[in-house]
Amino acid sequence: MSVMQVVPAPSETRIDELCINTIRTLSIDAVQQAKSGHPGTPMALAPLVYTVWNRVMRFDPKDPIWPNRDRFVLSNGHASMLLWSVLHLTKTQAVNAEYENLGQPAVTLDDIRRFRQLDSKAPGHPEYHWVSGVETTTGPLGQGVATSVGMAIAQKWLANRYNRPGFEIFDYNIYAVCGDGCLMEGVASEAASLAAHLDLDSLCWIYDNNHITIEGKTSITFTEDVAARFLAYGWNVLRVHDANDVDRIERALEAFRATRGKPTLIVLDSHIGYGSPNKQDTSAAHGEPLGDDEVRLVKRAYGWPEDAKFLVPEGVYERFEAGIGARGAQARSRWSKRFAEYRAKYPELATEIDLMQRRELPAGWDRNLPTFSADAKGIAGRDASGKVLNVLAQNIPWFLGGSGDLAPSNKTTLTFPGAGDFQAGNYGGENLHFGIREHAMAAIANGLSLSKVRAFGATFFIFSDYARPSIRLSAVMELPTIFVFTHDAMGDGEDGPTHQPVEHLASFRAVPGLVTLRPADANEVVEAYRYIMQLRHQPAVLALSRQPLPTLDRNKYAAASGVARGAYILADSPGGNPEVILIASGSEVSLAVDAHEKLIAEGIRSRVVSMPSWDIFEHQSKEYRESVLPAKVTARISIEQASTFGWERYVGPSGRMIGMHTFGASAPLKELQRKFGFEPGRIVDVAKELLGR
Ligand SMILES: Cc1ncc(C[n+]2csc(CCOP(=O)(O)OP(=O)(O)O)c2C)c(N)n1
Ligand SMILES: [Mg+2]
Repeated sequence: MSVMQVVPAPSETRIDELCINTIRTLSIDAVQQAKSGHPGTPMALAPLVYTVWNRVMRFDPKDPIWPNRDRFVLSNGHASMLLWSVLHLTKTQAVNAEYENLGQPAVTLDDIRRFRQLDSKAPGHPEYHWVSGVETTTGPLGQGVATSVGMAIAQKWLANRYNRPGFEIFDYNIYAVCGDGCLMEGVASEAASLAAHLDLDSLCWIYDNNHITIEGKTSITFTEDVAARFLAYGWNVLRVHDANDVDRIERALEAFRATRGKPTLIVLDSHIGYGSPNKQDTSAAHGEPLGDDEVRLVKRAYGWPEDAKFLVPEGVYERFEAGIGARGAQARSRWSKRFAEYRAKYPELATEIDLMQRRELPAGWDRNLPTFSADAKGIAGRDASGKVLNVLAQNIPWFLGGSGDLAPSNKTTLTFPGAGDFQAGNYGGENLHFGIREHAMAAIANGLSLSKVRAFGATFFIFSDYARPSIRLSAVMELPTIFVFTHDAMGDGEDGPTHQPVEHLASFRAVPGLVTLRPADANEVVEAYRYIMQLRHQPAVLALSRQPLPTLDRNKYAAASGVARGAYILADSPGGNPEVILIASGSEVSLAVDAHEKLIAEGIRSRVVSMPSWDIFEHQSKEYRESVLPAKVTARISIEQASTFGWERYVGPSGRMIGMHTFGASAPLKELQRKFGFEPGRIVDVAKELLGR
């Protein structure tokens, strides 16, 4: 017989406080143990996170990938302990990359004890593909909020396509918490401007207005009126003056949910390091452990046992279970029931949702992809891309994207009937207009990918510089975001060096997991997309030409399907025993083919290797790589209108590299090609020189 303990039920406020202080002290203890991390902001924002999670959010810890869950983004990722605490206390479950529930917690108390240590599920910053329940990777300030705009765009698009009368399949909200740093970053401004333009009312940013960053008070750098700025963008702006006032926070969140036609910013006045007698309101609370003595003082201030570590008092797990646990489970089970009825009524739409959630493609996704017949004049990479995009978007309903105000140049406009423009009045549009906001565009494309929509963003290759931090994050997160970059080299000749990429291919090739592809002709463009579309956990960068490239005769030369191997033998000497290998990508492949024909005519056994993607080639078997680039053939020439950086690995110590060693220049393309040596004659000369002929 068990003995029932008779204890007075703690008051609502007391138990709320207990939960909040648990988040605070877990954060403090974890940072202290790790001897690194950021205690101050979790101490200040614990009441906010508690309120959002336990009182408001529709999220079922038992199924953290339920498609209609509310999203929570911690844009000030240095405060990651907030997330680890709450994922732990809500007993959020882990799922794997195949979207299977693993039946184990996403974050254990042990993980928290091992905060910031190898293999811990409580790493330094929120990591999307590493910890279940993390909606997006954050750490680089501004990225989280910008990405949240992509999530809000996705919500509108999904609702428009899939909701039916009586079936609100997608009606979730997105909550993003950010600090001074996020709101100083340009990417947040770009994204905020677009969010208001698009009336994204499922989006709520909560700004931790603590007047502190690393170097001290924001009075040294950041004195603008943030609220006025957001009002000017067109946001609904609310203010809560006390970050400890959970009721007011809850009311502000209610006001957000009742607001239609605009996103909401809640300015929350807080005290970094709340409760720390010596560090509160100072930057000392931002990024270092409090120290043992101060930890004691803080715990005393919270009414916490001073020597307890990683303590989760009785009643805390239960409180979360009764709050978010019960609410989430109920919301999800209600949704699942409705979805079963929806499936019966709209089976095709339900199937689309299923496929999308698993990042799979619909049957026939690649039907009607064009093939291009041999043509010396050819077609520009960007034009071929435009044709392919239009076919893919018709075959894959959830494939959408757009450009940073360069769609007419990037040729990314989806022109088929019904494609339409995504605007406030037309959330079904598949053409996104990002405006001249490349950085936000890339972050938003990631937000769309995180929402399982297949997304692309486009601009000139040169302006990938403005998008790079988010492109990098797409690789860190293992998202299949597609970046369509045109004007990939000297093609826009007269625009000059500011518009001519040089180092960009090399730098993208250096990003782990990112697939960089530079197709040589229209058929390679088709094959590049065919490859990219099948990626589920890798982003891709496409570098496409502005100018027409000859469409190679695939009866004479090898099939473009070789693209799927990264590099392939396009043309070979009769008998296939080459003495010199010409390796090229993109617009330089046809130059290499011309040079090859000349060399063959002169009795020199040459081979042309088209190498659209180093990354893909590196993943082929050793045998295949050896068959394309036999070790014994040391006379090798790379030809690429870009920095030669890295080509040594393929040409070897005896090879030569024809590439760029300076910036370009403003002149017609033909003149630039002559000036920089991208002509068949030059390749022939270098080949002969190498062979001593
Ligand atoms: C893009 C970027 N720049 C710099 C940093 C380094 N950094 C991390 S936190 C921080 C200060 C952030 O201040 P705030 O957002 O106000 O956070 P708080 O200290 O108030 O939590 C800086 C500069 C970063 N993480 N990302
Ligand atoms: Mg701050």
